[in-house]
Amino acid sequence: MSKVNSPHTAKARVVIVGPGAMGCLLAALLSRAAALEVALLDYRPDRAKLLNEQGIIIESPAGADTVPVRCTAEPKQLETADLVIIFTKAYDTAAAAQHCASIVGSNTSVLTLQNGLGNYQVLQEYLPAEQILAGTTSSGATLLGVGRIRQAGIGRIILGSPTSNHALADSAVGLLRSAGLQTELTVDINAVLWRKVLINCAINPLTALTRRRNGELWESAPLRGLAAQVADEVYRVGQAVGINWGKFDPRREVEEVCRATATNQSSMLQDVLAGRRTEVEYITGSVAQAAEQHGLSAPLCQCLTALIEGLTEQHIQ
Ligand code: KPL
Repeated sequence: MSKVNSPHTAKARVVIVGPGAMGCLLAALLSRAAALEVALLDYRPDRAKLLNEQGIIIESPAGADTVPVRCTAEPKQLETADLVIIFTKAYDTAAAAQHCASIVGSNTSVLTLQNGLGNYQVLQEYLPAEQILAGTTSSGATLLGVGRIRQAGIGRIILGSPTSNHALADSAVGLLRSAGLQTELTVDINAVLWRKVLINCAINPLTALTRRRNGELWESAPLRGLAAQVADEVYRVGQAVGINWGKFDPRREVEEVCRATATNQSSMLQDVLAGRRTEVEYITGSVAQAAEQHGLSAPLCQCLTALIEGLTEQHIQ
């Protein structure tokens, strides 16, 4: 069987694991760069076949744009990658690491851009720790169907190396920038991941519980008040963990993200509406756990985790 990407190309090979909304968005954006050879790795052969035939369809008010993309559920069809980007749901990280292991060579960077805390630590259990990078993205997208997304704005990627392999992180930054993506290097990736999780804690469960878009959350005085208290709670837990928040103002940052992504349905609301398992365990759940480990309590994070789990428990296997 022929390989999905060619062994004789000088192009950098990027494989994105997980064809959800964000995986598809990134695959489409990177596929437009002439210097990259991009493939999507799925675990479902039926969906991979459909994506391969149909491509990724990006809907916008201006119309629909189709971007052809190579997709397979069989990692053996792929050559060793230069960069593997993990974009599965957080609860699938271990499975994703094992699925992509055969395309991770000694020079491959593996970058998680997933939501939540704990993802890079799981990848480090299965793949060489010094090759794992972590980051956040402020882009947003809604999954409308298989390979069909609505883009909610292209934001910035910030990435770094949890093992201080800054040279590797720097070359991943260069590769993503070469594809036109606004990307920055950080030497304190844990601070960046906590900033993102704070925003997800304040926005995702409340939007999922009230079925509001991100902008509508901030427009409601009682919900805005609650979101601000959640943000303060996560900030305090982060301080106990030793996170350097710098000038980060939790309430202002949550407000800014609500405004910048006003028409977006948070990923947790999308999951609830689609009857999928949510990532709450890795968002408010992981903050509540971190609080406990440091002798603190995080009652709002605990309460939101229980409410979302209660709302969706029929979907948890
Ligand atoms: O990351 C997000 C998510 O929905 O998971 C935010 C930033 C809240 C944007 O919707």
